[in-house]
Amino acid sequence: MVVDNAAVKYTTRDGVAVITLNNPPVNGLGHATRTGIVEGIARANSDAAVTAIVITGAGKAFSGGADITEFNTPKATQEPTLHTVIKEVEKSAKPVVAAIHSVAMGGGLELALGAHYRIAAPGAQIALPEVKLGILPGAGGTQRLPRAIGLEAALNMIVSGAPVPSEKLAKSGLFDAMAQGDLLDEAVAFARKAADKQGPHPLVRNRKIEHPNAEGFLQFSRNTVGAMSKNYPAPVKCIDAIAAGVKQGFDKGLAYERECFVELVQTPESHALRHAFFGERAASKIPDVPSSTPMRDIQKIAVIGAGTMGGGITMNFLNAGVPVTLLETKQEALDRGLATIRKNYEAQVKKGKLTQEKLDARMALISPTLSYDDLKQADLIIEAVFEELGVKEQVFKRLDEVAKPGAILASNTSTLDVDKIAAFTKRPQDVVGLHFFSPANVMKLLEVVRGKDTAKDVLATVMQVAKKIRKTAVVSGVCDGFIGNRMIEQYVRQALYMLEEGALPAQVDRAIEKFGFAMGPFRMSDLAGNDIGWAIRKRRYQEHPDMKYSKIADRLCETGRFGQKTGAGWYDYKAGERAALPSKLVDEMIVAYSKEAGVERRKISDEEIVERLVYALANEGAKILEEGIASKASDIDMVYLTGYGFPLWRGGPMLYADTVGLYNVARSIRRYAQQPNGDAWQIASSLAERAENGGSFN
Ligand code: 3H9
Repeated sequence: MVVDNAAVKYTTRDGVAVITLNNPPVNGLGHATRTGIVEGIARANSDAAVTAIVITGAGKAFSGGADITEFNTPKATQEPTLHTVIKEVEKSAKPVVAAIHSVAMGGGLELALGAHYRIAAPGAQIALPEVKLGILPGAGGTQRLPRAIGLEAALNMIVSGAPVPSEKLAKSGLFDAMAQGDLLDEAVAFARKAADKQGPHPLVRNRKIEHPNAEGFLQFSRNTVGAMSKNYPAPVKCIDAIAAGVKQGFDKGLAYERECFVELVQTPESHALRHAFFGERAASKIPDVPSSTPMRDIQKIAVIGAGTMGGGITMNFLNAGVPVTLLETKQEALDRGLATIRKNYEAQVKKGKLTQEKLDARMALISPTLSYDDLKQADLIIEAVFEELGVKEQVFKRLDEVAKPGAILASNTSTLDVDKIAAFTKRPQDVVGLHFFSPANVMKLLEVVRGKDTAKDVLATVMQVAKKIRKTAVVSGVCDGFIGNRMIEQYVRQALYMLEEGALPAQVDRAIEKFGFAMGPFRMSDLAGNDIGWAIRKRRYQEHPDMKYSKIADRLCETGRFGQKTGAGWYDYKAGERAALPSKLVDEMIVAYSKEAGVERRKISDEEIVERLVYALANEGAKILEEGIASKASDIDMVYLTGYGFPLWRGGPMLYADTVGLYNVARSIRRYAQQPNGDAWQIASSLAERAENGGSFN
């Protein structure tokens, strides 16, 4: 019998078998690990010298749960499944103690719930986070957790997926003991005592669920959760599975849970959520920058510019407890910037999200200055000044004079060429783009723009800094608009063409919002300011006279309708209100424009609107991949999921294109290319090739 496979270690201590999961990074319960546990239990039971068993995890987790990489592969269902493993644990004649530390999540917690006893170290994160992956706990979690900690507490944990610190659960009925000192020593001692007791040893499955009005509570939960999770099937299924156990008993509940798991794991929503989980982690890995790359030491941060962006960027660091030197050229601007930061924090205090002490502590981390001399000690300097190359030139030349050797010089530019900015210094290897999104203290996305000379250790370091300030950092090469804005330009182009061809702003917005975007292109443009797009187009007309655009948005801007800030844009707005009201005037202007352009207006279906907008993104994304601007398709998806309001349950434009099937996407693109304004559709060769070969981006 193979007992000591690499994923599980078997040792004995004082007559107790210790089964240690050893499958880094988080002791995922993959096939080898499951096999090792079953064999360990069998060996312990057949060894007369062993009286009890402890299961624990090596390294930084008890277990992070089922190995997600095995999902939808034959290994996921290959025996021993996690169900079989837990059955063997429950059946063990010798008592099994789970010794929990660091992380017990998903299948890891379910395994522990199958043990006869549980002992936990303080500070461990306990969770059933399956719902965040679009599934439900599929190895008894929906049945055993309510029996362990009560119906309401368990339902909250299962439906939210949120981790709870072990000490908070100390008195919940989940743990038989909390470790005071060395977890393993105490678990072994506990197991020896348990062995002295007469069997059979207690099982969570045999406990009763006590609740004064379980049915009413479950119905209430179903209504609330159903309304909050419209596009996600998993949360309500979690409740259904719990309810099945409450009404029909443990075994029937378990069978129903299994049914739901098998169904959910195949849904596109679950696929998309898992894609996002791995996509986020993959984004931090840069193909030619190994994880062993030495980092630069970053202790002192400086931000240049205390405007909206500079202030937001500063707040990220303050929130992480990192001091910031904030530089402005004029005292009034500096005072204004500081006042805005304080006002933002005060709003959080009012909402009860922040305490006054924390506000004071964060404000105290700012060192305001008007002098570049105060930047001499900074390890990372982020420039957030006016978006004009001449202004950037002045800043970077000055930085080159004052910054210490090895300091990282970052630009928050959203449109300018990072290589040109780097060339203003004699140290282009130290220059990088850090494109934050507005509001910078809220938005998750950070595009890290890699110049042609940016040093690898600079990249590795800023990726680590991004993690510290809790951003999803995605590396982009240098090109106009980087990943996100370059793609959105094609999306907006299609939106404008569709107005010209027969749609109206409210229809376009409604269709794409129904698809799941947080906001359609016209409501979004009214919010951001239509003059911003106008300025970019004016630049385009100079730089790319070949690139055709509908002039309809320019017409709108010529009338001064810049959006919410002028009280009128694609929509009308009532004073002081943000609700977008369809504008008769604008609609008439659009119809008149079509006539003038010689376009016969036609009815455009919602399906065409969605296809043209989303495929425009995927097609440009494919070109971005071909050019090496992004290194993988999932990076592009992460940009859209975290920075552009793309619906999470669809996984991003590239995964969505894969889901529709690239053959179908290519066919539609070719059809649109035949329509008026079809020259905007140049199909990306990488998309066309994949479509032909049955390939996909992910
Ligand atoms: C489940 O259990 C289903 C059962 O109910 C039923 C079965 C029948 N599998 O986040 P990190 C990798 S579903 C495979 O950066 P941290 C991750 O990709 C599962 N891989 O570290 C990364 O790899 P790489 C329910 C996993 O310390 C590395 O570990 N469980 C898994 O910040 C480090 O990850 C969950 O949903 C996994 N289960 O956080 C837990 N988990 O280095 C999801 C992680 O190659 N995981 N990896 O990029 C987490 O929440 C966090 O990873 C955790 C560690 C808190 C564990």
